[in-house]
Amino acid sequence: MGFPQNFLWGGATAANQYEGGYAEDGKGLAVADLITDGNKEQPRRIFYRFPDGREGTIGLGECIPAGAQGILKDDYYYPSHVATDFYHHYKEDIALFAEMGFKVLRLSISWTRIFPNGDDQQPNEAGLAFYDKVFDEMLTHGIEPLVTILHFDMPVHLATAYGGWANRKLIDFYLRYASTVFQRYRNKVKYWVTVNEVNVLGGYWTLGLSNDAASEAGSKKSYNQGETPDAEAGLKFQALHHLMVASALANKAAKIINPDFQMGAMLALSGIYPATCHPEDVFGAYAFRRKALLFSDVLFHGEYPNYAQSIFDEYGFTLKMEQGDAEILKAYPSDFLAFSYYRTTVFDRFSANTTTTGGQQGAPNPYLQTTAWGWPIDPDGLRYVLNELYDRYQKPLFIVENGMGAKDTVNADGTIEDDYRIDYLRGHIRAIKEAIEKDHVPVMGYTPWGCIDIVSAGTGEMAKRYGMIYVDMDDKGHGTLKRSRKKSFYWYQHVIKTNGEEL
Ligand code: P53
Repeated sequence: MGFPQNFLWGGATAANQYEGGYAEDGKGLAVADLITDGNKEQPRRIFYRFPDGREGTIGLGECIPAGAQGILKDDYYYPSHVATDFYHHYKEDIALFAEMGFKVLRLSISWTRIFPNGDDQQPNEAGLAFYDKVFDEMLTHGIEPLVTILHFDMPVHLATAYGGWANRKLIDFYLRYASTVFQRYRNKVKYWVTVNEVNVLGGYWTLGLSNDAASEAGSKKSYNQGETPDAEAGLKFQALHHLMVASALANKAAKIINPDFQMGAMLALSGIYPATCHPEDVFGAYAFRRKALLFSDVLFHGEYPNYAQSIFDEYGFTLKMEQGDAEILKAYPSDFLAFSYYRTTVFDRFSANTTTTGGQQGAPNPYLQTTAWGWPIDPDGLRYVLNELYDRYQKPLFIVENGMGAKDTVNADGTIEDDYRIDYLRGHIRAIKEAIEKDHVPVMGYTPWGCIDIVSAGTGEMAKRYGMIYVDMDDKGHGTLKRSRKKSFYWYQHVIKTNGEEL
C-alpha cells in the first residue's frame, strides 16, 4: 500500500528566516528583525534601550526589562533583513520547488507586512498583494500553500505598547490579522497553521513579554530557545493561554469564511525517552513529555488536562481564565496536528532540564549519532511519535518540519554532494512509511524544514543548512544569493515521483 495517492510531499519555510525585504513596501518591524546573528561562542541577542538611554541585551527566550524597547544597532548584522531573499526570488524558488515535484509548500505570512504595527485599523495593501503574487505563482505550478499565520513573528509595537501576549488585547489584534488573510486568500489557501510550535514559545522574542524579573538580564545566563527563567514562567503560561484562545477563535473565524479550510495546531514534538528503566527516569520522562502535550491537549481536547496544575505548581502559577474562554476552547478545536520532529531527547533524573518542552535538551543517547550541532539523529523515534500522537488525539498528522542542519561544501564544479542529508531524510521517510503501513496511522504530508537554505532560528547562522537547494550566502550576509541544486534535490525529486516507493 505505501503512501496514499494524495500524500502532500513538499518543504517548509518561515518568513522571518527566508523572506528578507524586512522594511520593504510598508512592512513594520518584528522582534525577529532585532535579533543579531550568532554562533557557538556568541549566542544570538537582542539589544534594548530605556527612555533614559541605558542599553543592554537579552538572549532568545528572555523577557525584556519593563519600560525598555528593542532596538536596531549599527555595526551589527541582522540575518532576517535579507535572509535568503524569497521576497525577490519567489518566482525562481517556486519554479525550483515545482521542478522537485512539490505538492505543497509551507510558508508563513509576516504579521508586520500585513499590519505594520499590529494594532492598525487597516491592513497594508502592498503586503497583502505580495502574498497574492506568491500564492498565484504556487497555484500555477500546482503547489498547494500550507500557511503558518504566526511563525516566531511578533510586531515590535505590540510588545512595546501592550506587553505582548501577556495582554488579552493581543487576541483581538491577532484575530483581525487572521481574519484579514482568511478573507483575502479564501480561494487560494486551504491548509492553515495558526501558531508555530506553541509549546516552545517564550520571552520577548516570540511572545513580546517584558517584566521586572528580567531587568538584570545582562547578569543572567542566556537561555536557549523555548527556555524561560522560572520567575517568568507564570507570565509565559498566561500569554500562551491567550494565544490558544486566539487560535481557537481563528478556527471559528476560518470556518465561517470558508468551511473547507483545514486548520492545524502546530507543536515541537521531537520525542523523549527515559535514560534507564529506573522508575524515576520513566515517570520523569512521562511528566516531561506532558509539558509539550499540555498544549495539544488544550487545542484538541478543548480543555486543560488534570496534570496542567501540577506543571503550573512548579512555578506557583494560577491560570486566569475569563468568562467564555472554556467554551471557546471546547467549541473550536483544530482539525489536524502539525508538528516538527528533528531528534529525540533523553530524560535522566540527575540532570533533567525541567523548563523546556520540545525535546531540545537532554542527556546523551549512546545508541544514536548526532549532527554537527549535537542533535541526535533518530528516524525510529519518528515512528514512535506518530503512534503516540495518533493514539492520543485520533486526528490526522502532518510532519511540517524535519531535517538535518549541516555544513555543505561546494565543489569546484559547483556540485554539492550532501549524502548525509539524503541519509537523514531517507531514514525518516522510511519511518513515516512504516507508521502508515504497519501501524495504520493517517499522515497527511511531509514538509522537510528549510527545503531551500534559510537562516537558522536558534543560532542565526547560514552555515547550519537544511536545504535541498543551496543559496550562496554566508553567516555575515555576504554572497550572491544564487540558487543551486544539491544532490538531495535530485534524490527528493525521485522520491516524490515514485510517491515514496524508491528511497
Ligand atoms: P534551527 C529548536 C530550536 C530553535 C527552533 O531550528 C526550533 C527548534 C526545534 O524545535 O524550532 C523549529 O533553525 C522552528 C524553525 C527552526 C527549526 O526548528 O535552530 O520552527 O523556525 O528553524 C530548526 O536549526
